[in-house]
Amino acid sequence: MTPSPQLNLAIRAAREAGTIALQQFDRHAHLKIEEKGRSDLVSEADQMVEKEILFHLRKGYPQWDVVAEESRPRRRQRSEWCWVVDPIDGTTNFIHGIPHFAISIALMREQEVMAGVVYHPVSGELFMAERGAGAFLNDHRIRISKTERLQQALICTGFPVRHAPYLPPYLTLFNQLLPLCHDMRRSGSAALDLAYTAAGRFDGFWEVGLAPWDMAAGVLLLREAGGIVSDLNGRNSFIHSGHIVAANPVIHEQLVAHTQAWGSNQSSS
Ligand code: 2AM
Ligand code: CA
Repeated sequence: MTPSPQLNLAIRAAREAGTIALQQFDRHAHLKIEEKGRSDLVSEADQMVEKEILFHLRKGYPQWDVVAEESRPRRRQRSEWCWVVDPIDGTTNFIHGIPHFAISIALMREQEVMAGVVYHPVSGELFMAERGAGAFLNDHRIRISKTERLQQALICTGFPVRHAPYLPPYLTLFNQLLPLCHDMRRSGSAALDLAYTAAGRFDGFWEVGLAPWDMAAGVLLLREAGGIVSDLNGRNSFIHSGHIVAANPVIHEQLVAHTQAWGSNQSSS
């Protein structure tokens, strides 16, 4: 794939910001940390990394909107083009010294994700995709797993610790699904979960209560790798609801057969 100028800019921004993230990760025990909400932490590292990313993106395309996790206002509604940025996806891992976090940068045109980068600076793995051009890990094309039986599927998820009302219905679903799968993983970075699912490392992913910057780049990776993404009811409203199921078409159908009950007996859809 020959990346477009926009994707090249996102890659450059992610790599430069990744260097700062690694420097800050080395001193994670000394970072200043604030609590934005319940179990919702932000460190000075998140803010420094975001500043670096926005510097590059705004220099390249000063007229385009930016929605970034640590910046306000969240949407300026001026341009049809919008960067969607998560400076450190997996902040809790980062703060605890667990090397599983990523920089996520997506470019949206209206409601469509056109380009996306998920960068894991600790390993140097850079996942990227452009609409219609496939998904790549560094120089290699990636594809979704071919597993067709839920019983053989390694499924990844995340716990809705910041959304107390979602916990009981989430745990009901977890209880149902765990014995039907090979096993479940909970990594703490939705962006990497989607990237790993796109690369066939996980056979599927589901989570509730995510924000657009957790998902946008990963969703494009997933689709361009041949996967299907929907909300828990199998519909297309996941960017708004934050509830997401992603897998190859066969496993996706089997997962949604269980998750589609979501929202039928509580107001969480
Ligand atoms: P973060 O590390 O950038 O905060 C873990 O389950 C995943 O969910 C991470 O990608 C984490 O992103 C995200 N996440 C956790 N709580 C969230 C919330 N309240 N809103 C949006 N995303 C959240
Ligand atoms: Ca995030």
